[in-house]
Amino acid sequence: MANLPVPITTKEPLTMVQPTTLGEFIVENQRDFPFASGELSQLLTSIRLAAKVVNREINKAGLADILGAIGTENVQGEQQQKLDVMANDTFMRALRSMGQVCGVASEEEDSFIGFEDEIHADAKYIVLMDPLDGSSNIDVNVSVGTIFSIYRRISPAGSPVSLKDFLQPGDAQIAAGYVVYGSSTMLVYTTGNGVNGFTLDPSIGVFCLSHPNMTIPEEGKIYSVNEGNYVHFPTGVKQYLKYCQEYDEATNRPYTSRYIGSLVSDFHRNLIKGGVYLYPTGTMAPNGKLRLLYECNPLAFIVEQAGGMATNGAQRILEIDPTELHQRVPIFIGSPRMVETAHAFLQKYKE
Ligand code: AHM
Ligand code: MG
Repeated sequence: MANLPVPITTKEPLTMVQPTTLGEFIVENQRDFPFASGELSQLLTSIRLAAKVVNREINKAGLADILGAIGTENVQGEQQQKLDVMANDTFMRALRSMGQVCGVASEEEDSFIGFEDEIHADAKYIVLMDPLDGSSNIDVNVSVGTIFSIYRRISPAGSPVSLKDFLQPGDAQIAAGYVVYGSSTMLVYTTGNGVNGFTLDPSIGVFCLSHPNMTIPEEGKIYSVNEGNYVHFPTGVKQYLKYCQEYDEATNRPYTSRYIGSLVSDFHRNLIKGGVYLYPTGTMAPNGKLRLLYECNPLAFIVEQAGGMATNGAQRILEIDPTELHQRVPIFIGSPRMVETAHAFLQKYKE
């Protein structure tokens, strides 16, 4: 007689482990926030909902006619993808739908947008965002992301928001985060008390705490850079890249090169595994490519909260005084020892 599988029996009652949901976590941690009044929690809730909508649209992008370029350019002369516009509209609508935000600046908009009706007149917060980072990758099914950054307004409540509300240094951020729409969808954020990551459980449509208290390894083995631009890089960067590729058993080199070309995904991997991401200046991009307000500041806040470093090669990203909305800056971000070593090369080969 064939061996039948033995049924598993247990005398212990089966208990279900209930994960902490993002909604619960936001409310539980509200008291850590110095100006706790529930408004930031509401604002994070709007972002969480918009992220789920964008996630749904991205997942069906190949089926619906929403891939490809829309035929317009954004203010920086970049082709807008249909999904860029969808993500921008979705987050804009979510942020406008409640009364905590008085203005938003987006990588996809020429200028900031003030919400100037009665509901928003007394709102405290402004939001800056890159609604769909890495969107040129979307047609080939590569992970993309959303990056957001939250500040308190400087202008008095009741008055229209002004440019100076949006040109605050990154050190003034109240909260920042990103969503990575990848093999699973994750939302990672900080309010200045460490970094926590939540994975979307698609079966119930809820973000659940999966990565509590995220910290970046002091040192890693990964370097992420667009090496196609090598010839344009400053000598210090070229020398640092040679160092990454050299053999040295004691320092675990050569490192591994990993570059997705989707900042959120490259950053997220390095945050978990340890590594450094660089987008330096170059003859083609004299100020680098990445945007200070929409990309660099929020990720710099997160990486510092996780124990990492983010600089423009000379100064902490978070200390830079912004001068314009779509300002670009070079960036070196990731494991602190790796960023320090990159700095040493920049110093040594100063041009
Ligand atoms: P985007 O915000 O228009 O998508 O551009 C930013 C993207 C980042 O996600 C990525 O790290 C970088 O551009 C890649 O640039 P490059 O193709 O020059 O390496
Ligand atoms: Mg971007």
